[in-house]
Amino acid sequence: MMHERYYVEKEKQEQLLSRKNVKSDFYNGVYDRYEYPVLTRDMIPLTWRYDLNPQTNPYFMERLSINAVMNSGAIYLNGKYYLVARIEGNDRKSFFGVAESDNGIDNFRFWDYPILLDDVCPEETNVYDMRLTQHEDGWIYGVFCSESKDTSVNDLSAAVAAAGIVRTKDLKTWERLENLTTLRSPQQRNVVLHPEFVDGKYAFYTRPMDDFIETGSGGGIGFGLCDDITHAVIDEEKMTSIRKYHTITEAKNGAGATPIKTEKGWIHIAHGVRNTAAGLRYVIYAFATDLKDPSKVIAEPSGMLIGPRGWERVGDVSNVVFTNGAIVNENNEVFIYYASSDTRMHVATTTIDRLLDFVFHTPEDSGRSVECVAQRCELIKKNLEYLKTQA
Ligand code: M1P
Repeated sequence: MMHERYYVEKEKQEQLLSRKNVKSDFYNGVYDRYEYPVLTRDMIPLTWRYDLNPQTNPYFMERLSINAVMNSGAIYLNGKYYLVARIEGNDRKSFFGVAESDNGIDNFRFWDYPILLDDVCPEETNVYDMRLTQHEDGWIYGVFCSESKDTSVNDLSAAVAAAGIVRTKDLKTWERLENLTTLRSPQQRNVVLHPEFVDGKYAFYTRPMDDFIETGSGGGIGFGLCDDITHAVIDEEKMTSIRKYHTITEAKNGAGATPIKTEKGWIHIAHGVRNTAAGLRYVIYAFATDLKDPSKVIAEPSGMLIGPRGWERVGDVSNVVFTNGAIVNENNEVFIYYASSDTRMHVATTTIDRLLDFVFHTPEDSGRSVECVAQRCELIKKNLEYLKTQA
């Protein structure tokens, strides 16, 4: 007979999964936030964690616990919202699982099994942060971080990050391709495939790095072309959104969601990192690039789009929000999926029109406090004059 605790846990989980999400009272005119996360570790199926057979698990113990559910790729297919979540076991290893929802804001349910990738890289220790791209060649690509131990140095923690590539038509069967090679950058993380061919080639947003944690000489988000996706090799990486002193990208940045095509340009939703006395702080920012040359930045609003707030600030890696997936539906509604503090997943919703307004009409970073105040005084002056006309 099933352990009685199974029914208690099952009921608790069902209540959590079927809970309706509600907009929070946060307001900035750009996007809405929600009260509840869309994915947490408590939403992972019980069958992934417990041995349900009382003969082999008399205490109904978790046998393979889950620590966190975070950085998820996102895609909209046949009217459904899919997240390919990064799920981290208690053993620190991450893997991917598909969760599906009818409305994109709640009721995400994981499929029966996580994704079991082809074991093509014996040295690969960890995989995480998949970006999903519906490419014009007809495939859905997943590009993720493939992490291996760096055996070239005498340091137990040294690691190497590369971009792994898989492709699928249905999120069920995944074909693993060769990892991306970047001839001029020793390491790569936060790599995103552009959805269209550029000059007849596959185009990747890259993040050149000298080291596993520090980007070193890597100046920001790169952009490179390759002929063959099954043997992807990039020589030159041009810079797109670059790191700048005393901005939210000073320490590092990285591409996030697959760029969104609009009539005015490609909208990018990325992450920027700065250093603080309490460690690194990760926020989400947005910029636009040229429709014909997606490496050319044409609008760069100052500051962040989303920062960690309230309890989002606390988790395994605190003071972090991170995105690697966004969805646009047929009504031009935008769902930005983001993780907080490497622990759980949230959604922020907006529209293409609002995002365009934000990206093209938020002033650029003026670079210095005195100029920021002048910028703000100009806004205040205009407002005070406008208020007089309304009196
Ligand atoms: O811990 C915060 C994030 O750190 C990394 O991002 P980056 O490569 O920009 O430093 C990633 O490992 C990401 O998974 C993680 O959320």
